[in-house]
Amino acid sequence: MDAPDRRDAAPRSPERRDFLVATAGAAAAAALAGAHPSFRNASTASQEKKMPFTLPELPYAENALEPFIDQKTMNIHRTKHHQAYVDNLNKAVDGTPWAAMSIEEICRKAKDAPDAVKAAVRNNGGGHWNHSMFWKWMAPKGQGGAPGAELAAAIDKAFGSMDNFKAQFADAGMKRFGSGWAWLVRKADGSLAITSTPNQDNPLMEGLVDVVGHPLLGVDVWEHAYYLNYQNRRADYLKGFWEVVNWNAVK
Ligand code: MN3
Repeated sequence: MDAPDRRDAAPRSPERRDFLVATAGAAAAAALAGAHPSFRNASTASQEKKMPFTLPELPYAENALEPFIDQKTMNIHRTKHHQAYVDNLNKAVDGTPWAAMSIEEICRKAKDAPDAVKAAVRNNGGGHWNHSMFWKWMAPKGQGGAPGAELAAAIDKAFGSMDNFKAQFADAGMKRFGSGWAWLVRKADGSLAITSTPNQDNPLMEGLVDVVGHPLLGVDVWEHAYYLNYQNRRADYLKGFWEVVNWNAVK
């Protein structure tokens, strides 16, 4: 058995306790692995190896988007929902060549994932990419800048005006039945389009979605993104979203 950490003379913080619990769990798993050959590969490998995908930090404080996105929603959304996508993606790709791919490449090639993990790669790979971008596509009110001249011109050309674009984008979010995302996409021919996807699909997923292209902006319309603050009022959430869009990241 390992000796206790002798540096641990200070009072124990909650984090320290969590670490000790996790360590005890790992020790139990290692003991199981030793006792039972069928556990050995799966459990010792995943306990010791650094996982390829990790939860990104927020580029602003958790409460910085209030009152449009409340702190509790941000906290649960990132540290529970997004973390689960990361963990489940790591599990799905463990021991496969997919573990070496970028998250964007995983989304582009999701349709080619082996059948046994295809749904897990699609849902959790999409979930990880979508949320990693979603955090960057928002900024505290007043810090998100304005659409660049080139983007503004492309939006005018495609949708008639910025107001029309915002209305059509929100409409795509409103009409997404159940859970999913609304997107502004630059297609391969350079034109802009608005689309929406179910679940954690995104416009990178060639062969799986209606409109394929480079996602310039996306908004999460799963209830977990707004229910604590807005309850059923998805339209109000989508209206508030414009107050915190980070136009500097829309590219
Ligand atoms: Mn979400």
